Amino acid sequence: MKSGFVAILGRPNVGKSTLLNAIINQKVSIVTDKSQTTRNNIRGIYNSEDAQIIFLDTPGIHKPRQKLGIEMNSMAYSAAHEVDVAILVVDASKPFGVGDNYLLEHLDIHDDKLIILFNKIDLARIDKVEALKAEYRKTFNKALFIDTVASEGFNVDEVIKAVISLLEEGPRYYPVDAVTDKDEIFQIKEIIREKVLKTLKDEVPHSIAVYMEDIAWEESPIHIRATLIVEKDSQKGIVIGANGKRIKYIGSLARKDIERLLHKHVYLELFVKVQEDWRNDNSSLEEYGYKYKKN
Ligand SMILES: Nc1nc2c(ncn2[C@@H]2O[C@H](COP(=O)(O)OP(=O)(O)O)[C@@H](O)[C@H]2O)c(=O)[nH]1
Ligand SMILES: [Mg+2]
Repeated sequence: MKSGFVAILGRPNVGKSTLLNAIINQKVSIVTDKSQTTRNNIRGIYNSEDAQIIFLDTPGIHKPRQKLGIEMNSMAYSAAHEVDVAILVVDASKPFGVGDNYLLEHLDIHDDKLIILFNKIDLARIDKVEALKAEYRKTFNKALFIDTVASEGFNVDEVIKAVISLLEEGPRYYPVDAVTDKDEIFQIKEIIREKVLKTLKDEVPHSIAVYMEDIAWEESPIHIRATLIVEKDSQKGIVIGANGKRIKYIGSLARKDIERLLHKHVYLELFVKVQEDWRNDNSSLEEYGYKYKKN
């Protein structure tokens, strides 16, 4: 059988996590309309009778403004080196710009074993996509190009076929029924963060981390206590909302998804704590799971 590791790389918000979820047919990576939603490398495992592909969803590569951004970029750069095949996702509805240049200058990827996806072609004009492809051809002579609409699953099967064509024979690394290597606590924290991101606007979402205080698995319903870390007092107010309305809403959205994940009833308690400039503080980055670690 064919098997191997594949990194999904690209700028923020181009559709990397959406693609991973479409491939795995299940939500393993959170998706929002905000950039820099994904903060860790997340593995999604594709299983078929004659192939096992481990996809690594990565944080979007961007010019960093905080230490958090530096860590996130490092995770993406390292993923590019740990894999057998790289997928570069490009937003086909946007012209080639400085952000694309930044990525190409910093990300070390090569022609062979590279697939470039021109995603969001549903939003793009054909002539503009052709110009964009010509631009990428200059750097990547041998890469395979595929048009996709990740959010609709369009051409996702072509992506899987292309990956398999580039992989070598290998073992099954994970059990056939595994879909991700991330544990339930990680997924619960991500669900909560997703609901915060979806509910809030502007800078607040980028300033949020979720800290798991406690999970009482033995209780029924399962009792989960988590803290939302924000950077400013004003953000704390925004997250809580008038009479605690907003945090209640976030909690109720999150609880539904967590119950779906665990197949159990859940009692979710959310707290909010201010920690100034945590995104530039090494020990906080470590504590919240955002420190890039070389294996
Ligand atoms: N129209 C359109 N939207 C898409 C497509 N793929 C992803 N999106 C949307 O783009 C946004 C960013 O997606 P996400 O997967 O989080 O991007 P990431 O930051 O690269 O992981 C979300 O709102 C998705 O629903 C696509 O092919 N077409
Ligand atoms: Mg993402």
